[in-house]
Amino acid sequence: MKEKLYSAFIGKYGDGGDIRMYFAPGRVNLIGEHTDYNGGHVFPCALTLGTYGVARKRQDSKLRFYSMNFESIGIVESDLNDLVPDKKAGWTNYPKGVLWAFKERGYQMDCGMDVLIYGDIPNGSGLSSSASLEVLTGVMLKDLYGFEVSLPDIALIGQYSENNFNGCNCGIMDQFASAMGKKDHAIFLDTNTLEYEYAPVKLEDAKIVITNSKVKHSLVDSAYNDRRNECERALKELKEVTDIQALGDLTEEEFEKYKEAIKDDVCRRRAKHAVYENQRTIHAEAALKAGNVEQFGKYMNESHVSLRDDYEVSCEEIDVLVELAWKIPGVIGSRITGGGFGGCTVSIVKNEAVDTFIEEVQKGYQEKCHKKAEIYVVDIGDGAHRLS
Ligand code: GAF
Repeated sequence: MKEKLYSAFIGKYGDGGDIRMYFAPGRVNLIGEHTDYNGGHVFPCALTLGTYGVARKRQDSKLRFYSMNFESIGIVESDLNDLVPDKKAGWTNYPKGVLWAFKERGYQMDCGMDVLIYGDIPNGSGLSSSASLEVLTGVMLKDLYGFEVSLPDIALIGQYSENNFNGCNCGIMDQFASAMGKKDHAIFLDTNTLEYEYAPVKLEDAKIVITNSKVKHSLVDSAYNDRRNECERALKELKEVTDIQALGDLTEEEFEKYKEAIKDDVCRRRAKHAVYENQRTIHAEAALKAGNVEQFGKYMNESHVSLRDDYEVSCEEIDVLVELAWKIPGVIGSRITGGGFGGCTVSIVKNEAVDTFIEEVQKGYQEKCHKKAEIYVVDIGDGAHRLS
């Protein structure tokens, strides 16, 4: 892979100079969905799939970007002094946004760079290809320009650029997982304080299996922002009766005590999900730590039901995939993962059931939704880094 990327870079931009290579992973969230903008906990892990970048500094202020995933687009040019979002600039708005965010924070870049990108995260699958591209750019800038910036700060800069340059109001989970991932571990992150702990994911007799529905419904961005607004409305009403800063501050019991303060039934259900999902994530991490994978799987299933019924971010195709999985002996847990309205499910499947899982889920999905699901048995990898 490294040789292939290196020669592709030279083919595009020519040889010579200090050419460096980087990697930033995508992520899968095991549990803790739509809690990261509600001051709750998340439990994602970095994948070994992700985005590779090759870069070299230039003498002038030009920026040149090329993606092997979008060869027909060719090289896209920009300039350090002209960092504004531009629809025509397509995917390059992500690295440009991170450059802009570094500048906003006072980091000075004395010259531009040539960049070549290649990603092996399936496109539009909800496994955080854009967050990985943002974090990749951050790690690249830190190393190439010698910036003093920590990995959690790179995650925050990535989120800031996504919110303010690319217009998606996401939380911190995806960028944090990509920056801070650790091989064979999930990250138990308190999104309120950004305190985190690595939890070993020891699934000796089971695997993490991701099923890609290959659908992405158009409401993803608008509905994501609607959910955020509904949670904010609920929080505002709860604040009138109890002293909290975020929905993640409440236990289930406290929520039940104060929930009538939320007038609108829809907002009440959204808040219920945020509160219960946060508590579920705390319990699920404890179960995994105690080696109780079966219990962890039950929490995953409950999470799906809550996302489907109270938060309403699932869709027909995803529900079909999850219900097919639930029926297969040896499936410990299965749920939607990521923002929703399509994308992927994550399942924990006993080793001996993996082949049956692939067969049954693909067959059932084809019959019920007339689509071919893609299934990946994945490994948990490290966070973003320079490749030697
Ligand atoms: C998307 C967002 F980018 C994350 O911040 C998170 O809110 C997730 O949806 C839902 O848990 O991936």
